[in-house]
Amino acid sequence: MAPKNKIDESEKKPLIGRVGTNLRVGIVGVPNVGKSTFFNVLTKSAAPAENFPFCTIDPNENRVPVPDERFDYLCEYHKPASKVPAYLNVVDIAGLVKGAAEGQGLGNAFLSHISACDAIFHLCRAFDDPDVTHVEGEVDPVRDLDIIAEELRLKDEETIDKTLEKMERTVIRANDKKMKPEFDTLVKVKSVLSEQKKHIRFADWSAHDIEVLNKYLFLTSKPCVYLVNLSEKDFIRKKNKWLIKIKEWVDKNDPGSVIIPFSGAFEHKLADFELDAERQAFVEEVKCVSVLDKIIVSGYKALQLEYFFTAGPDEVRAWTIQKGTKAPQAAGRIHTDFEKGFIMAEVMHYVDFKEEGSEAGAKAAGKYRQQGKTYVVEDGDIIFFKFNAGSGLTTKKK
Ligand SMILES: Nc1nc2c(ncn2[C@@H]2O[C@H](COP(=O)(O)OP(=O)(O)OP(=O)(O)O)[C@@H](O)[C@H]2O)c(=O)[nH]1
Ligand SMILES: [Mg+2]
Repeated sequence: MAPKNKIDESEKKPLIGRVGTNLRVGIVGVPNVGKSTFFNVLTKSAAPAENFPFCTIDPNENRVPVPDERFDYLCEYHKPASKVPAYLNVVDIAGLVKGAAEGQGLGNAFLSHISACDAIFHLCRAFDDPDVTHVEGEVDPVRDLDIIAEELRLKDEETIDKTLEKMERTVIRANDKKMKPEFDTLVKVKSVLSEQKKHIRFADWSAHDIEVLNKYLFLTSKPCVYLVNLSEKDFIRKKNKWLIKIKEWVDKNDPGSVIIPFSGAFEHKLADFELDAERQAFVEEVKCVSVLDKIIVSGYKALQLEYFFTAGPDEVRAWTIQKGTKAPQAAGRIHTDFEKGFIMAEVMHYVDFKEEGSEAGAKAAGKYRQQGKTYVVEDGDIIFFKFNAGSGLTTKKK
């Protein structure tokens, strides 16, 4: 058996992607497939969404609360003066066309907008509507998925070629030993992109490789959630001829990624009901509910984010952290003093709190635990930090 304190290799591996908690998911797809329409209904925005390709040029950004019944329960329990949920930042990006990597459409500018995002809502159109123009003529979401995936790969290929060309001068010709490990990783990146013709996120990377990847933040290292825009009719009857083909494409090209069929038209209809009772009656009539909550949660998970709660009568709040964050750094999300003077975290798992019915109940059941500096915070933990503010012990309950 492995010694107890031996850290599992996979635990030590950093995550691929930008470090931080203010991460964004970008809506990406070919032009005129309903990206801005979806963005508007998802984030209650009013970005222009008209029937012509390249309606969107500059990215639109907004945030949307992450729905969570645990947060709702804590608010119901404490009835706090202030309620702050976690938020998902969403960016509506211009449509990409074939050849974007070489500058077609407004290609390169749009690709840099994707570069500023950390995960992708890859939106494709599976609804027929003779009035809504498709840049490629016929509706064919599988062809569109191919176009986007290939443009992202080509753009990364261009980036890596330029970088390697520059580095070759110093690393190979001037024998710069310091840069050699980074160069070696980039050579591997080049082989994944150009020879295996794969997206970067599907290769096997060491911890060092990931450090290098996180310096460059390649487009094809970003995780994708696939959103299939159906007509209202198909969404309600849960049938569309493209769904199986899209599933096959994702299984082959992006195995394990989430596919969520939705309908921009249906979601808008739901949002437009003035009275909740009317909306409810419609939902019952068609036996179909909104999938926006599911999309938001999937986006948040794709960013590899999670949150812990602080909860009391003043405030119930979700604090976004990256997976694997330890207690002192989690405390630092609230205030840098909490991290500097960290003494301990008193932690209840949400399920224990709910099961025991109160903090006192959780304490009596031995489920209110004192955790030290090495504790890795779990999603949904309810935490009360104790920290030293320099002049003795202070506790802070938010
Ligand atoms: N029938 C139908 N039409 C839709 C749906 N979603 C969007 N549309 C229409 O499609 C057209 C384009 O919608 P947008 O949301 O602007 O599409 P986009 O993907 O943002 O387009 P670009 O910004 O040009 O890339 C508009 O006329 C919308 O009304 C949908 O779910 N069903
Ligand atoms: Mg748009």
